[in-house]
Amino acid sequence: MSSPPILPEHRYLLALGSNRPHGRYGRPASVIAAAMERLRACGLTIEATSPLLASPPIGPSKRRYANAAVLIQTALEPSALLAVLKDIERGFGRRGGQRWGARVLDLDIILWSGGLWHSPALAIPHPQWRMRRFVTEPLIAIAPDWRDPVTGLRVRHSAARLGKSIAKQR
Ligand code: A4P
Ligand code: MG
Repeated sequence: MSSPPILPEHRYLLALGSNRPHGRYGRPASVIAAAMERLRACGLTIEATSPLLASPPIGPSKRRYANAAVLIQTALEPSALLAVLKDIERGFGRRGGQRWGARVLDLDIILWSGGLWHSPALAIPHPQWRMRRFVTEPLIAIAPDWRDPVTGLRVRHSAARLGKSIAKQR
């Protein structure tokens, strides 16, 4: 009897954000909790979840965000995972609109165990993550030792570097 094929497993760090309430799930913090459930329901294995972070908006939107991060495991390669995430966003009522505008749910791929990915539709690492405290803070809680293949720095070092540059600007 032949054994079942062993699919390669990938691990990803995902960032979740919401700054609009949802008709059924309610306020942004509850949207994030519901989105984590949806990730599981889509067959992704969640290995770790960060605490929720309430953060002031960066960009044009006036509403505060709820942010979080998860570490997932899946056989999906990056472009297939992105398709699943976009589908989940649409399921939560996300529509195309103003870049960085208010949104019910935003799901971004931040880092990947496979390293780098570059296509017109997808860049991993996420090009902005090192500049965003609403991403570095949740990541440090679940994956402080992951390395960014672009800078060679661990997550905790990127977070510390960002903290210092924010402190300097004050
Ligand atoms: N795309 C390319 N790379 C990726 C990736 N690594 N992960 C493409 C996910 N998507 C990626 O994204 C636009 C397109 O980027 C996708 O269709 C995909 O093909 P989007 O999520 O539809 O648009 P967006 O979110 O408005 O743009 P962007 O540049 O992803 O913005 P961000 O980074 O998501 O920032 N302030 C606080 N406090 N908290 C927040 O969460 N979020 C934003 C949006 C602004 N300010 C915020 C927050
Ligand atoms: Mg996004």
